[in-house]
Amino acid sequence: MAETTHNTTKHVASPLARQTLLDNDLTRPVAGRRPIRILPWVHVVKIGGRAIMDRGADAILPVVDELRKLLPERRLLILTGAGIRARHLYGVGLDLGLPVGSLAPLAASEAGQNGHILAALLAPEGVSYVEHPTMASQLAIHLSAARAVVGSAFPPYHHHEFTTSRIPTHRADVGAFLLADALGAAGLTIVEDVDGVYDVDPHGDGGKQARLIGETSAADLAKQAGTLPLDRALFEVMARARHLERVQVINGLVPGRITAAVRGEHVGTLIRTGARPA
Ligand code: GWN
Ligand code: ATP
Repeated sequence: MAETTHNTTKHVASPLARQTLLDNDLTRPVAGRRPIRILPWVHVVKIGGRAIMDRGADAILPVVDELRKLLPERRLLILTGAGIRARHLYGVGLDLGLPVGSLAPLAASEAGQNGHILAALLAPEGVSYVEHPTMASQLAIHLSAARAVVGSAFPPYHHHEFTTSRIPTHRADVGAFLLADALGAAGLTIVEDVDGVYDVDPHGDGGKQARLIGETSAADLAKQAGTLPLDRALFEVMARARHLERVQVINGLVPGRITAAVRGEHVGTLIRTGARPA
């Protein structure tokens, strides 16, 4: 009977059941709290694809040496950028008319390759490359078994990549930040081949006059005209950060800088995000 069916229907109590999810004022009492920190002890280190990996042994081996020495002291999630091979790929792909959602995973795979290279060099220390799904759900067990793991810094947007640009807007810096903030990590260090962020490109025309910016905010960098060593979409996600209050951009070609930055010393450009202190 219809009446009996009605009487046995289970109602699952949910504070959001009767609300539109589109009204922040209505969802705030339930959804407005700061999320938990999943891995508060892990330090995320993003190694530049072009800045470090493309330079080969001269740049990579000292960085590997420094990371190796850091392992007894800190647990690390090491993420790699894509570098020059992705730029070549964008060139070929754009020439052929490929959409941004096709270019994104192709470029991401170059970041993954750099990660595999770095992980192979750190393997004697128990470090392995871990896949995206592993970073999403099994980091804790891997970082309990090893002092560090390596992964691709690219976020897996794939065909979901926004069509605001023909070149993927969410690249390695954005991916590293999204992951570090989602984990509630202890910090994020972005490793470049320059001492930090300058007012103009130190490698460009007029680079000799370039002035290093010791500390700034994502909001101010978003307004800075000209080129930057970071993905511009980074500043949008930084504005909405939940945990990471700052990141530091440093020069990985100078021995000791990665170690100092992971220890919390100011040795590059500090960028404040929109996250409030807990
Ligand atoms: O391939 O080097 O992860 O960790 O964005 O997707 O294009 O994939 O499309 O777990 O899922 O090339 O195969 O490749 O770099 O991203 O990985 O070796 O589905 O471990 O299979 O989200 O590594 O790879 O490139 O990161 O950034 O098999 Mo690679 Mo990347 Mo491996 Mo991953 Mo993409 Mo998977 Mo994925 Mo694809
Ligand atoms: P990926 O990891 O995505 O491969 P990357 O981070 O290794 O990239 P780039 O994106 O090339 O490397 O960024 C580093 C370069 O950015 C520096 O070598 C520098 O010449 C350039 N650059 C441009 N503008 C600036 C700026 N305002 N301040 C500092 N560096 C800048």
